[in-house]
Amino acid sequence: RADVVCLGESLAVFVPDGHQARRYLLTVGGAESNVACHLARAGLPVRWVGAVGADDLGEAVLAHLRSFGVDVTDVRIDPERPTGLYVKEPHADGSRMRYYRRGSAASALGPDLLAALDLSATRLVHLTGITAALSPSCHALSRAALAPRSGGHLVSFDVNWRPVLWRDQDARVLTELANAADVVFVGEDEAEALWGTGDPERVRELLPAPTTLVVKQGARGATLVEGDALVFQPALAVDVVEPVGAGDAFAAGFLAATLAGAEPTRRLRAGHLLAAATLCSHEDVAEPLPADLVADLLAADETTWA
Ligand code: KDG
Repeated sequence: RADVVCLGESLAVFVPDGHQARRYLLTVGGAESNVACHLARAGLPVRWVGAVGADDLGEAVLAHLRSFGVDVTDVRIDPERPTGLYVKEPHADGSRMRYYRRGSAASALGPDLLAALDLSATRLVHLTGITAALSPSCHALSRAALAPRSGGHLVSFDVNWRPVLWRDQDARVLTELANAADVVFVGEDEAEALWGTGDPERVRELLPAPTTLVVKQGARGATLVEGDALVFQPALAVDVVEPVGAGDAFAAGFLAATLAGAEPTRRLRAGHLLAAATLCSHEDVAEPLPADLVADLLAADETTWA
């Protein structure tokens, strides 16, 4: 039984090994599986569903997820197609991500994957806008996951606009997908690029349906729009080492607190705290901050966070 099901492509990642030219370390990334790792480490029963190739990189992905306690029993192993991968290229103005994922095992996934899943005990299905960009069948899979739901689970959707993946396609379908979710995460920069505004109230006008909308406002903080409430919570100020994965960490912290029934400020703080740990690390899924510090900061008064 899994409380949370995360659906998408997990990838092998090659990260430069320190300052040595052309030496790389193999690690694992993928927005949805990053969320799964954080949630599993927080103690929630989590399943990641996707596909890998019948190759060493696929084995590496599965071993990585298992090491966090993520259930991978529903992952498809594709004998014909390779595991997707990306390479991080460090640049002074930030790392560049080079994808090698066209024709990957995950790109062949489709709505039949969902039909084969038992979601009866699931409280939350999490997916992101990345999956819809991978192939027409993955787009159909995303639509199916967001179609009107008869079961009791919520669906959360992180817009995660990746311009490189949408180059030949119309990213405006992300609006329709996001509007079909219960919980939506979007960065204000993404919202500006896609919809011409990052203002939470204006984004809400464009996405009226989701119960919960979170607009992430970079280093300033994040705003939660839920019912009549509009709650802004500043982020922690940190020295950023590497930002990739911070959005996933934020989503995981926020979702874990949401499933625990926490109130809005604590849910946003939980997101910021996990994001802060990842911002200070080269890993996509960093160790969380020490538990006593997290407890203090979750309960602190507003002035500590301002
Ligand atoms: O959020 C981090 C992800 O972007 C990274 O792990 C790779 O899923 C990925 C993607 O498609 O960009």
